[in-house]
Amino acid sequence: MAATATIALGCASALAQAPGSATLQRIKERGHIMCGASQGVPGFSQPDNAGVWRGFDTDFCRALAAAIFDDPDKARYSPLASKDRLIALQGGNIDVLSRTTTWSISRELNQGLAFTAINYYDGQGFLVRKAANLKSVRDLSGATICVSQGTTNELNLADYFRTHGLTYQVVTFGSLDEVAKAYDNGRCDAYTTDMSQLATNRLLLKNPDEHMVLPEIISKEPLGPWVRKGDPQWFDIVRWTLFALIAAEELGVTQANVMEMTRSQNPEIKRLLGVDAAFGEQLGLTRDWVVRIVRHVGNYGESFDRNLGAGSRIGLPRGANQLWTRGGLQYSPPFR
Ligand SMILES: N[C@@H](CCC(=O)N[C@@H](CS)C(=O)NCC(=O)O)C(=O)O
Repeated sequence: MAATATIALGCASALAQAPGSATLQRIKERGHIMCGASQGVPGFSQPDNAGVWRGFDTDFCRALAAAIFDDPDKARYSPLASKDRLIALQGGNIDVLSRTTTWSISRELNQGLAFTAINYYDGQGFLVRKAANLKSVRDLSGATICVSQGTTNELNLADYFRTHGLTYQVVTFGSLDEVAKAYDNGRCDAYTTDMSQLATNRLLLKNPDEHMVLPEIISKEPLGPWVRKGDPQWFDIVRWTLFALIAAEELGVTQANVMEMTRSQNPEIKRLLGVDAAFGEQLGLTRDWVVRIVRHVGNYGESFDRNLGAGSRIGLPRGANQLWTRGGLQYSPPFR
């Protein structure tokens, strides 16, 4: 059963943990992985009515748990506000942050954290009331705009409005719930964050149909899982688990056919699934780590469709997150 433990923030565990110490070893001893999650973004990470975490970012933690324990439920989730998520990772309260977090140079250079790989290409947009009859972000000059503290969105908003000579009043909030409620209650004229979250958070408003997203995308928000710097083995595991999900989709390896695919004669599939390569063992896992991942979670495309895409109530298009072989940007380096 997936637990829903909320982990208190603090620095005690940071002190207990020497730099370079083996995260994988600690996870194995503990018996589960500790995953930083969102405060409830439908489709990305959110507990369902039974308290079981679900979503595209949750699936990634399930994939890690599958790779390590052959059991995707050996993961616990800590819901983190935007302003707290990097601190939680720095302090050792979580092993991995899998929560709509943008890769940027200042975060990587100044925070002691390492970005592993991009699981979702996003960009920042604006949600507004249809009744306001706005056509573009430029029509928001003089408006009041709601945004979450500690996000790239706060900084992009300032840049964009300054560059375009627009005035605005910003209202920042410390949690997702506060920012969404404030917008819903008319405290601001617009709500800005990553496009994917606007699409999903709109569903949480009182009357979703009364709101619309403006056409402009004002930034690049490459999202994906983060780890602490200083443990190269754990970095490699997290990075290559994501690439394994993408490579499985590229090679047509699915949750339904993965066992059959272990008998494939395709040399790339043989290496990916550990039939003809020992990458899993080199990572400190088992040879069949990718078989475990795909058997329990499916491939990248299956997770996308189930949580965000055609098979979900959100219905986001694959867009830039389509595979490179189909005109998108998702691309796994070779398993060789
Ligand atoms: N991608 C942006 C942040 C996106 C973000 O965190 N958005 C806010 C506003 S909706 C949030 O609280 N998201 C909900 C969550 O993930 O808990 C970043 O890395 O700074």
